[in-house]
Amino acid sequence: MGKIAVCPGSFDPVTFGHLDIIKRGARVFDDIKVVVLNNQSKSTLFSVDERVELLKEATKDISNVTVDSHRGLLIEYAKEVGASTILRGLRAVSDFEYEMKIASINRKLEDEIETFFMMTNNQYSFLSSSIVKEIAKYHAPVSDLVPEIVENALRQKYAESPL
Ligand code: COD
Repeated sequence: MGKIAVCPGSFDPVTFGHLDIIKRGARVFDDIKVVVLNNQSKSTLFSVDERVELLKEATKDISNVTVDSHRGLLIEYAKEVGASTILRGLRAVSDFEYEMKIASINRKLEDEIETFFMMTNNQYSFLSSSIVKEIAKYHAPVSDLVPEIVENALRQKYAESPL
């Protein structure tokens, strides 16, 4: 079995920043398992199923990437699928504290699974799902930030619930 990395997140919705990390990760690891964590304390715009569908569509051309969802601890999922690594992206110093906390907790839970960080592509250092939602809410274009299917899904969401 090759090296499996889990790429976890909320992906509400997936952006070019996420996809950059996934694509680069797919060149380093044999298998990337992208997993939408069903974190009930966080209110999301898209349902878990919608987020999974958008991710599947956005990654369909990368042969060693699969998409799944999980309710509960990330580390349990990683163990279930036989992953040795958790892959995360880092945008700026502001991400560091949060990421270090998650990585330390996960390491405490299972010290055989390592967290790997990949620096963002400069072009996406400002990009987050929250920023995309903020822009789309005001019906401004987000085509430079997300794939077309995500842009359409956002348009539909905000048409259903206008400001
Ligand atoms: N450039 C590079 N990387 C990026 C960019 C960008 N522009 N945007 C996002 N990323 C990276 C993030 O740094 C992250 O690595 C990944 O993409 C996903 O990002 P998000 O924002 O969709 O996901 P998060 O950070 O909300 O995900 C948090 C988890 C769901 C992973 C976390 O809450 C979790 O593990 N929950 C499960 C419960 C658990 O196991 N808890 C114990 C550990 S705290």
